[in-house]
Amino acid sequence: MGSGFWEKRIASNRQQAMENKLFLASRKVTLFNLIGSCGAGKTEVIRRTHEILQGRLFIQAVAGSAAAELDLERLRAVGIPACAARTGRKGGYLKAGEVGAALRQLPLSPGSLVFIENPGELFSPVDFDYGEECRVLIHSVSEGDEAPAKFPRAYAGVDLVLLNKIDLLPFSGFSHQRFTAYLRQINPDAEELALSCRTGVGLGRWRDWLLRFCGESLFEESG
Ligand SMILES: Nc1nc2c(ncn2[C@@H]2O[C@H](COP(=O)(O)OP(=O)(O)O)[C@@H](O)[C@H]2O)c(=O)[nH]1
Ligand SMILES: [Mg+2]
Repeated sequence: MGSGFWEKRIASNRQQAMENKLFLASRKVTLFNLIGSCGAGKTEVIRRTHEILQGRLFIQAVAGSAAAELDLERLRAVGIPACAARTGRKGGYLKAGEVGAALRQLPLSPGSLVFIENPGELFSPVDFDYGEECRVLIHSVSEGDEAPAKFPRAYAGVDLVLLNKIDLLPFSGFSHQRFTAYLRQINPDAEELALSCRTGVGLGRWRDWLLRFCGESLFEESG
């Protein structure tokens, strides 16, 4: 495909992303772009985040995968308002306009957060943004420790890497040191937090990171 094709798409996406940003700013809502391959734990992280925040911040989700029904069910089951960015089994990159339309179906109370569950960016030939304040990449231990070297484009643009499923470290041959070294080569500024949605280890640090990012004071006890 000619570069003109992508240039037009990127420009139109950027325009839509800017509209999302203004729309959310007017409502004092913070948007997080949560990128990760299928099975990395995006839905689980959103569910556990809601649980551990204990109402301190109100969260909502936009499910960006082509078959979002199961994710929506799991999110809504714990009380997270969630809606799909695309209908049917449509593939391709998630567009800022699709996210914008989904955002309009959420309550978006002032001070709340929205997580985009975004499965499609690891191999992306272009950087699409959605008007987000923060880009977080979830990587799970079972996906191996070379991912930053294999998908440098995805890792280069993120603010935070959540290394999930650390309960599986003893069984996986995953070297945390190697992963972090690759990450540092690609993106020296990215922060990194390790956690397990299964055991809850590291969730307290992630919650504190979020509270700090949103300018909130921390919980009294820190877990
Ligand atoms: N062992 C383990 N499994 C996890 C963890 N987090 C998520 N899972 C499981 O991994 C699978 C994929 O998680 P899911 O949230 O659906 O991933 P998504 O496709 O990125 O949304 C599910 O079976 C989860 O229960 C974790 O920290 N440890
Ligand atoms: Mg999911």
